[in-house]
Parts: sequence; structure tokens; C-alpha cells
Amino acid sequence: MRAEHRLAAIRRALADEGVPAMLVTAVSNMRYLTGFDGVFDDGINAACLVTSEHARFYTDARYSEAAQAAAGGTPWTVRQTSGSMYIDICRELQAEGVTEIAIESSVPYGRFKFISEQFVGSVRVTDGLIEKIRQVKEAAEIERIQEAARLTDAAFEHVLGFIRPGLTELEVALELEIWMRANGSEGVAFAPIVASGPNSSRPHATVTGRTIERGDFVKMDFGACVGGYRADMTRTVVVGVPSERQREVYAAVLEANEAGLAAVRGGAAARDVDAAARNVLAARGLGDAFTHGVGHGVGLDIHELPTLNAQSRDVLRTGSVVTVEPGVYLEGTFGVRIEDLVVVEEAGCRVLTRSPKELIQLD
Ligand SMILES: [Mn+2]
Repeated sequence: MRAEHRLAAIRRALADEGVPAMLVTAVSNMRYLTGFDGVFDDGINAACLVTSEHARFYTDARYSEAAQAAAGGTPWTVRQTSGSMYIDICRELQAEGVTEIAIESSVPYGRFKFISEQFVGSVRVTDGLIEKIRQVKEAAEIERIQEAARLTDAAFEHVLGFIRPGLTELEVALELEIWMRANGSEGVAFAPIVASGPNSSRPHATVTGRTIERGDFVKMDFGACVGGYRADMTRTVVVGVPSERQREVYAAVLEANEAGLAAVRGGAAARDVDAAARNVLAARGLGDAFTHGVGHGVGLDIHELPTLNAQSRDVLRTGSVVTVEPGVYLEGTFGVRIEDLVVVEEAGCRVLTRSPKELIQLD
């Protein structure tokens, strides 16, 4: 069912572009189009070909048994290739009289060059065709994201009882990962960020061997992954008693997070959500310390459409799943970010992240 629905959507998009065929090789896009579970890994050698009549999935012997099983009852035909997949595809297209194909703008240049040389006809680069379809989630996709968010919340609750002065950031990050994987997460949505003390002023800090000390903020950005779908959450906690400045900044970021959440609804301009959060921080003299956009779409990829920042021209659509994650980063001192994952609804949003947001003090 989902495969039919998604194929119909991409075929409409191709008809709008006036191109008769599309070759898809980005893993998340292939996973979405086929709906195959249990086939894809990061190293997969595969391609999807969609024309008005055909939907073919090409892969090699390492993946073909799993692909054949997953394709049962779907419109997809699996072709096992042994030599160059792209030569096989170009030959088949030529035999079918197809003289123009679309490829994704993410295709590496070497592959683009090879396909252009092999294909008899013109190769057109398209941008975001499938990504735009993916930004509105089906109910079953939202269920998977919700389950990933639930596991993420549970991991946070667990790690609150684990963090103590004397542990390193690496030990906390590993504990988050072990807990999520032991409790049903497929790997992790992305490598967890655990940034303590002055390291927390780096929005995407790398995890270090720094030892957590009393008085530190500990900023944790992490997520579980369920059925290919990801969750994304950030919480910042304090070890010991916070300073007055830590309290003030934390309160400002929390207010910005809530203002951002209040601005989310179907039809809202993404940049207005960014502005709602940014204005709160600017009014407290912290505008320059909020150095990234307020959020992004989440799904099969951790960062996908729509983009929520000051320059974005995206409009939020009902059924998108997005983050709202303002932060304040004071170089060499500390940083705070509070990130929730939400489903965009017609009149507002449904917050999937349930973890508490008041400043948590750990002893
Ligand atoms: Mn995020």
C-alpha cells in the first residue's frame, strides 16, 4: 500500500517536471520509495528506477534475497546485477526507448559522469523531488518516530540517574547509546552529543574525555531509531547548584523553546517559528548567542525538510515532524539548548518529546 502511494506521488512529480524516468540512489530516498524493511544499510549497492510503467530495484547478490522478500506484494521488481549496475540500467532504458532521465543532485560527480557517458539520451539533475514528498509523513511513519521519541525520553530518564561528577563525557555518551540499543533502538539516530562545562558552548561539540565537575552544565543531544525513523532531543542539566547566570540563561532558552513551539502550525512560515524563538533571546541581549536555525525536519534522515531558520522559504505542512531547538552559546563559559520533536498539526503541534524541561539539578 505505502509503496503504491509513494510511487504515485513520485510519478506525479516526474510528470510535473516533464521527465519520463528517474534513477534514485540516495539510501533514504530508496528506502522511502520502496518501503522495504530489513534491506538497507549504509553501504548498500542499489538503485531504484521509476518510469510511468516500471518500478525496478537493482542490487547485487549480497542484498537480493532480502530485497526479493521485501518486494513481495509490492509493485517493485528486483533485478540482481553482477557487473556494473549503471550499465545494466542504461541498456534496459535504451531498449525501452527512454531518452531522458532524472537523477538526484546528491549523486557524486564521478557517478554522474559515468551515467552521462553510458546513457544514450539526456541526464537531468533534480533537487529535492523525493525529499519534498517525504516531508509530509504518513500515520505509520509518525508512529515509528513517536516510538523512537519514547525510547529517547526513557534513555534520558535513565541517564539522569547515571551522571555524577567524576564521569567523563565519553562515559555518559556510551551509557546513552548502550541503553537505547539494549531497549530497542536500531543503532542510534546519530552519534550522541554530551558536552560538559565550557565544552557546552559548542553547539555540535565532539564528545571528549573531559571529566564532569560540580557546577557544570551537561548538554545532551541524542536520539533513538525505530523502523528506520529517527528521534532528536536535547536537554541541558546542571550538576550541583547553578549560578545566577546559568539560571537566567536557562530560563531564557526555555522561554524561547516555548515561543517557538507556540508558533508551529500547518501553513506557518518556517522563518516565523525561528523568529518567535529568536525574538525572546534578542530581548534578553542573547540574540547573537543563538547561532543556528531553530529547527529541521526529522524522519528517515536526522536532518531533512523543512528547514527552520531565518532565511528559510519553507512553509510548515500538516504532518511534518520538526524540531524546535533554540540555544545560547557563550564561548568559553557554557551553552544551553532545549530541543523538542513535534508533529505539525493544522492548528498547532503535538509535542512528541515528553522529558521535563525545568532545570534539573543533579548531585
Ligand atoms: Mn536537532
